[in-house]
Amino acid sequence: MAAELTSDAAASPHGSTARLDSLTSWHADWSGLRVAVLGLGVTGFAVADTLTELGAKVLVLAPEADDDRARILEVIGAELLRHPLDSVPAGLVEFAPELIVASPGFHPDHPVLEWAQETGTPVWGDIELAWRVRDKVDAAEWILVTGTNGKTTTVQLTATFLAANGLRAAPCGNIGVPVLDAVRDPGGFDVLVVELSSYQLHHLPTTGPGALHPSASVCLNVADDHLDWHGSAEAYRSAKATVYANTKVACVYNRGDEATEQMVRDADVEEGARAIGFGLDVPGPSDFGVVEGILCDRAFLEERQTSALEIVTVGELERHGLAAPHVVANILAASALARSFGVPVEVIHDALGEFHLDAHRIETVAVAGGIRWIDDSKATNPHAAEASLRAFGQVVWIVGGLLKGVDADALVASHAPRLRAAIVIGVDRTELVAAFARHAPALPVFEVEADDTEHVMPEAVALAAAVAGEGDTVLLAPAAASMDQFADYADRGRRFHDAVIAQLGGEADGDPAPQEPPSEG
Ligand code: UMA
Repeated sequence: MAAELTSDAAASPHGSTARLDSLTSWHADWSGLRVAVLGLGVTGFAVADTLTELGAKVLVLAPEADDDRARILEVIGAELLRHPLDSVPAGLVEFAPELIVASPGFHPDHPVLEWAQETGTPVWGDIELAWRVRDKVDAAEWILVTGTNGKTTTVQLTATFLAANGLRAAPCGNIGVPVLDAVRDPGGFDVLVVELSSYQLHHLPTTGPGALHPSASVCLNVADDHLDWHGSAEAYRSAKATVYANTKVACVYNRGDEATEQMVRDADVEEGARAIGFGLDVPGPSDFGVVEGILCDRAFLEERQTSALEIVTVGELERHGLAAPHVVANILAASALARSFGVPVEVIHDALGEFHLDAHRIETVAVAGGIRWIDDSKATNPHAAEASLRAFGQVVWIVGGLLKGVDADALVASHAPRLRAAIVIGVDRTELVAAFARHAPALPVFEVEADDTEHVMPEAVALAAAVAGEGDTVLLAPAAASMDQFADYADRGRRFHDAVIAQLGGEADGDPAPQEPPSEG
């Protein structure tokens, strides 16, 4: 694959370990360091911008570049090499980088990363770079959040709780804001609440000068996801486990997910760091949990052997639309993180009263004719769809998309009894349709044949409207990624929303137009 690689380049390591080891501050000497940056999305751009400001010599490699970014790179003095990146570009070999900083989306077996390994060129992710230069303004403490599902909500909740207590808190990372942007914000922050994907964790060292030392960390849950990127479930899990390394105050884990507890047991943490469990059941000492409908902290109080602190009741959460079980779990995890930072329970309670979930996360689009239409487009893997299905009674399930190498068989098997019908969208339909045939042969299953962005949702929604009856929920919880037919999960959710409103004739509380039942696919 490395077609343009010369044997000399392969044999000579470019990186000087001693120099890179010394680069642990914004104020270190980065001048003239030759760095190749892989990718020019939000991450690659932030990395190139940071490194040129630090005086490094930067070569950005990207298959395509948006005009604005390309122009700015020229102004700041970074070189751009447009190349399909299906092989190692000669320009990279000539540049002889001392370091490569890879955007999260690049697979570990990408030709350029394999070349880096062959030549001994060190590879960092953007998170390691951000950690090393975190003292640009104020060296904020870091709280790390990962997990298969619930990361973004937990990051938002945690940052909301911290901010409600008067701290300057920045939600950043995989949530969409590069950590480097937060680190370089001239206003400075007290705490960064960093969402980390398994891709970002994969590149993080757990020891040495580039290793993170977070104040608190959590892995919310682990279920198979991104197996095509990591190569195996073990590799995915071990990337997730990295989140706990060197934690100083609190390692928060999910009592309902043994794998996360094991990760904490196996982690090398700083002396004095505590393991704090969260779960929907009654908490033990050092845990967060639920007692008789009350969310409780039984960890951050002296008398934890005998008592607990009340945070909020499930009834109050219900009134704010925050009572779905997985949302309650996220609230408990975020409360544990915020409490480890000294936020009083009363502050958390009041902040919850103002908190709203993002769009496309179990969002009610309409209730009409006794049918609820729910957009959970954010359920991009079976684990998230599972949580969503559990929250409803009888469901017409809109499912499918890019399955990312993940097997949805168990999900179909366990939820078949609650389904009134299934509407299958996306490119990987065959596998899902076969799973329904195996586990629910009597269930009406409809395939959406349209495969263009415009028509998928109108067709899916029309099929759902024709089969749904009073008391049903039509649930878009695809258990799959969206990129086969949509720009992203938000686009998929918006198009579902628009199709529902069009189907109902703009009358969210009116009756949906009656339709002939469709033929089964
Ligand atoms: N590219 C290639 N070849 C590759 C991979 C990428 O050429 O094999 C190029 C593409 O031209 C692309 C560019 O690299 O335009 C961007 O790289 P990227 O895909 O790493 O994306 P960024 O724009 O830098 O955004 C990344 C995260 N993207 C991914 O992990 C895929 C964003 O997470 C994150 O918000 C952002 O950094 C800031 O930290 C998105 C995501 O989908 C939301 N994350 C996955 C998830 O949540 O499931 C992990």
